[in-house]
Amino acid sequence: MSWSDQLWSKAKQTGNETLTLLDSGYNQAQRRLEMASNRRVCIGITGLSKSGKTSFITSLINQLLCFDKANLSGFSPFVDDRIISVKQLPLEGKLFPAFPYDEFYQTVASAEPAWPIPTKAMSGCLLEIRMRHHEKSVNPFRGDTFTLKLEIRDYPGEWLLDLPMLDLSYRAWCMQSLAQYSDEPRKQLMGDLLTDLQQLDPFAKADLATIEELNGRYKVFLKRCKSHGNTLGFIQPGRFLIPGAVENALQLCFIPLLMLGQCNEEDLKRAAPDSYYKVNLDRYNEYINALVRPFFHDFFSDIDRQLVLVDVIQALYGGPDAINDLREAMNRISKCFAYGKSGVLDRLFAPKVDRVIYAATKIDQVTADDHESVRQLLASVVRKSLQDIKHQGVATKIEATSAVRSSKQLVYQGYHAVEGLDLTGKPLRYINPTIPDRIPESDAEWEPLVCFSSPVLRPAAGLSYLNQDAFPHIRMDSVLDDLIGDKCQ
Ligand SMILES: Nc1nc2c(ncn2[C@@H]2O[C@H](COP(=O)(O)OP(=O)(O)O)[C@@H](O)[C@H]2O)c(=O)[nH]1
Ligand SMILES: [Mg+2]
Repeated sequence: MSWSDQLWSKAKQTGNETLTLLDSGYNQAQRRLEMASNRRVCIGITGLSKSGKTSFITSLINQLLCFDKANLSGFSPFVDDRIISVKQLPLEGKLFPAFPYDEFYQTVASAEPAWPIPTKAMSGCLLEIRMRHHEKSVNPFRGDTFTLKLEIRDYPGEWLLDLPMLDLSYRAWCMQSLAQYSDEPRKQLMGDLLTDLQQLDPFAKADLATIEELNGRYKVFLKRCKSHGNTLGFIQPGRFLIPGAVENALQLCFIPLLMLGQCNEEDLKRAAPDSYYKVNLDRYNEYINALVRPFFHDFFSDIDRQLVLVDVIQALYGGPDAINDLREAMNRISKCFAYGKSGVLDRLFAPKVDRVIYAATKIDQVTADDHESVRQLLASVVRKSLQDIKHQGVATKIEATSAVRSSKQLVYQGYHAVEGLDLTGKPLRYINPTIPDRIPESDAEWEPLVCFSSPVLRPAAGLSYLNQDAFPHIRMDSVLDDLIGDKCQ
């Protein structure tokens, strides 16, 4: 079958997709063709809230735009001096605004450096990297240069944990919630709300004011989980924390009915339309259909490379509960994506993630002796997801990085120590506990870690926006090479 016949038959099989291509016109079709011909990469940056996504994206754009000043010796086209120019553009055809790179760059590179503000909405950008072909891949039938387009999107990490809800019925979500809330520390954080939700009869006629009151308390509980010593990462529904544009919508006004696991499914189907069950079921389904599904579609349905950022150091200092929460969250999230090797036709019609990189972030918080252990520890934490992904034939890599290196290393009292500034600009110097290269098992192993109160560093001073300085970093060049090195030939 010829190339065009194959295209046509695939188009017929995937009727809806074809319509989408035709409907959204040239842009979308061109975009898919660029992806199919390896000249466009759509990177899905995945990570829980505060894992370092926005800072990473800011640094990645910065390293590429300021490539002439950056230290990218692990990024192949940089080493071969093949990058000609890099341009930042808004993401075509998408409804969300441009990623505020310039604003964040100025924030980090100001006289009083600060981190980018927490993300409250979606944004995206396109980077065009113009470069020369690798000598070995020079082909007399094509030009000397080419352009690689890099799509990047940012979003509140809180919304990521909604993705596993796509596969959960309202009843299954309530059962999962009960299991979670029955354990500490959530049980204590929930207080009386746990019994109040357990006592609500799903078949009783719903009192809307009661739902609203319980929903208000439920949102307070979720916020408490989020600020609980930064140890609880698995918090659903994410929009209850960061609503975006739909703050007062009814979709955000449901509660988990914690008795639901004890109810027969057939009986539930027959529940009255104005029962607690049916009212909450409708609002839950509306939440999934109007918010979670479009978010997945806009952000992740067509990614071909995935970068999963994990603040494993923070979780380690949070203790065994925090590490378990992180493992659970990583596991559930990885199940939401379609992994596998894509052929040209797949890339045109149904792209799959063909490479996954897990990266531990903010490793400038520990001394260089511990960087390799952080990487190994991350491998242990995401072991299950990693095996599932590898089993689907997808290349994986584990990295450890710092987007904006904010510390120096020195010898203090005979030990390697970290030196930097705290968020108010006061000098800091500390010796971090030795990072284990696997998940600790005994109390003795955990003790020095949970007793350590980890200071928050502020970005290093002395960067000039005016002179377009590149951020200091740790291994951003390696991550970049893992992500797109093979597309730069
Ligand atoms: N020391 C250090 N801290 C970082 C780095 N990147 C991010 N952070 C910290 O992590 C916080 C959250 O980062 P952010 O990029 O907003 O995370 P997001 O919620 O995943 O987008 C920042 O405010 C910083 O305090 C880094 O490279 N080094
Ligand atoms: Mg962010």
